[in-house]
Amino acid sequence: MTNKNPTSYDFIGDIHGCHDTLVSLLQALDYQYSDGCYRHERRQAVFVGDFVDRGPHQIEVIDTVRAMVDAGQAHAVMGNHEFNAIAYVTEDKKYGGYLRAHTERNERNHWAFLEAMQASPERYDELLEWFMTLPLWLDLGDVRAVHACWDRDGIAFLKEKYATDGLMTEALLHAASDPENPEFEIVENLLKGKTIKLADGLSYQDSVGVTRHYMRVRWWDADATTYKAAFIGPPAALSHIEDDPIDGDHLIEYGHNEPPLFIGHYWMQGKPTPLSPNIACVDYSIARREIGKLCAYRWDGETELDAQKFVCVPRLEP
Ligand SMILES: [Mn+2]
Repeated sequence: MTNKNPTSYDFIGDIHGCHDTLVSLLQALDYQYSDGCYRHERRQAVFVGDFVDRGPHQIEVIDTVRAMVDAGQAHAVMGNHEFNAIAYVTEDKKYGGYLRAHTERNERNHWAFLEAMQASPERYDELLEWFMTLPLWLDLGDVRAVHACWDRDGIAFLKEKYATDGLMTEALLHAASDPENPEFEIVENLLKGKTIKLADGLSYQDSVGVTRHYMRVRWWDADATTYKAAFIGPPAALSHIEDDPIDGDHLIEYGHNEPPLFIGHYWMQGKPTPLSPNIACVDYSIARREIGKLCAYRWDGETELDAQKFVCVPRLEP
């Protein structure tokens, strides 16, 4: 039974291979398994990307999500981890090697998925093909989803140049992997969020211990005018971030009258709450063993988002 014109969607955050937790969340949201996938009589799910890497059940997560999408019970958008997985195995026609270099750090970040593919090599091509079907953004009319940032000008550029409504193409994949092209920054914005460079000589350690010279910013927040105020990242790193006014532009305008937007990606912590009246992040750090949880926002058509409408389950994976 496909629900053809739902006005009610459950936006589900980054899963990162945590299949037991995914099932626990779907059950908490009253989805039931029947006829090959999880379904809800009156609602659809929207997954905001980052299905793979980090957790123990890479393939299981994809199979559960894909079955829902195929049955018309869910939508899913691409996360940076799916984009990276494709780029990791795609040869770079211009510079040689692969579009995503096989550096030690990239391999470490991708290890859970690579290991799963070593155990099930027959699935590799098919899973990458599915990643390619995930749109970079999703506009459902009254509500929107993107993994990290709704870059309106970038979306308009891609729509025009690639005649796409969000779908990745071979040409765009290559263009977006070369920093010389405008596509690179646009896809970075959409999937990894807006970043700005710290002042010379400054850096901080991110949540997995990597030294960063760029910081993720609160791109939606016009009140965040200093580096410290705009910083998104581990609280412990804040002492390394200056309180000086931001040099240049860090904002990507998202008007208060635009449809509600759901994003993932930002490793939020604590009690879920919308980022602004019409933007909410549903990523609550599932990959962090001790504090991680998987969150959803139950949307029923409201234009102003409500902190009461998040539903979260704790991480079940050891
Ligand atoms: Mn992400």
